[in-house]
Amino acid sequence: MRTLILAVLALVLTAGTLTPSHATAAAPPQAYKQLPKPGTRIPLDASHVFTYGFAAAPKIGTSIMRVEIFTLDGKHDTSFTVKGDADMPSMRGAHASGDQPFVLSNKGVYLLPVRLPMPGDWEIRLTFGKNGKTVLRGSYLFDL
Ligand SMILES: [Cu+2]
Repeated sequence: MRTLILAVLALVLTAGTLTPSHATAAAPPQAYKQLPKPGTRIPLDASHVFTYGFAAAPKIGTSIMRVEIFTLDGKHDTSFTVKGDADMPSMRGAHASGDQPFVLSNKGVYLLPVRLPMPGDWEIRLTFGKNGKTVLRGSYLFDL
């Protein structure tokens, strides 16, 4: 009898460990912090700042986003990777470009054509990387 009770107890305990736990937290979504307005010098890491903004006022069609990265003494730094992802928050996924790499101009400016096919609310998510690691993720919200 005692053996049977122990066996049942063992089964209950085993079943308990197999039950999915609701306490298991899902991985947090990638966090993009809200960027200060375009043209502002924004800290990137301990020794760099950057600016971003459209080359001209954005319009329906394709507009060029510029990013410049500077060392603290004001020189262009081109050793980072920059990616941009454009989408409309109110219709998430409908026009999502996915992460697209900015291309360096010969003046050391990071450039990305951004397709903006309709008026409304837009978000551009910028991801800065160096040596394969993400340095900063930022979000720019604007109305077109
Ligand atoms: Cu849309």
